[in-house]
Amino acid sequence: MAVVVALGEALVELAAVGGPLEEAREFRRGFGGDTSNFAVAAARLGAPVAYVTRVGDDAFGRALLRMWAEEGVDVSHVRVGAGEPTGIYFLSPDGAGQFTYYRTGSAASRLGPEDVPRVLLRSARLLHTSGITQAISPSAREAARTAVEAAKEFGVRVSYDVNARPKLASAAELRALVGETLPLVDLAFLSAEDARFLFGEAGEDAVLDRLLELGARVAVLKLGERGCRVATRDGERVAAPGWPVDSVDPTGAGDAFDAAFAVEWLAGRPLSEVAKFANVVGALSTTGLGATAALPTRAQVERFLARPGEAP
Ligand code: KDG
Repeated sequence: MAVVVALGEALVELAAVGGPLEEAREFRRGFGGDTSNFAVAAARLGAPVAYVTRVGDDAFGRALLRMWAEEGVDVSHVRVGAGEPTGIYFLSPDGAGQFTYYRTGSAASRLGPEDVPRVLLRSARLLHTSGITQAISPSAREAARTAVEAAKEFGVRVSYDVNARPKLASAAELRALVGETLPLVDLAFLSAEDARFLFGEAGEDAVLDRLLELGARVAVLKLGERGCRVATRDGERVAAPGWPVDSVDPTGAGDAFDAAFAVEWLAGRPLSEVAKFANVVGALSTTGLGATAALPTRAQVERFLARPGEAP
């Protein structure tokens, strides 16, 4: 039975090898999409996970289904849409975070409220979705809303990453989405870039205060190499430093962080431990090319933490 349910868009990732996109002759096939990355990261940490999306009845859709099955992610609620293409993106690691998307009209963008499995949600403990899910299409936005409202009805915790994508939603549109969603959200995640996009140049504590005022129970500001800051509605505040690693590519690190944070928080660990664990998972996830290649298992995290003298 799935403890964690993620809902959103998966994409096949094609990472340019040996140069920028204009020059690359070779591409390494991987997998991405923020909520799929979350699902895979949570599964590698040992959580029972189900993913809800639509993929095309094409080779990339089949590749995603196979990958999730290999990762132990429950795909019984993934719909295969006849004639709907699976979205892809090209990653140009030479310009960190350089994405070229082909997602318009994708199978995932046709996700709608009818694809939300209430039975699955009723027995879960946490639902995760994101601002990308809400921004890819009006029907996906409705699917996210339906899922979040069902989660609330069933007493299932809700985790939400703002994940601003300016090409998908303007700051004003995203602010409206965040504003209507946060009252239903337990764990709200955003990056420093998301914060700037949404709120302009606000201080870190001011950003956290803003998320709490908007309704989140726990607000988490992800600071990349600098770690994270967390604030709760009960008045607890935690700052946890980042962990130095030999980074190759930051793609998907924020999603890995979210999954680690959510899984440990669900387990009832103290907030400082949750933040530390999530920072380690986020850091380790940057040690390989692409969004999911280096997502660590729990054993890898424990081995990393057991190394002598490496705490930040
Ligand atoms: O967080 C990683 C994602 O950015 C990547 O996998 C692709 O979903 C994606 C997006 O919209 O950027």
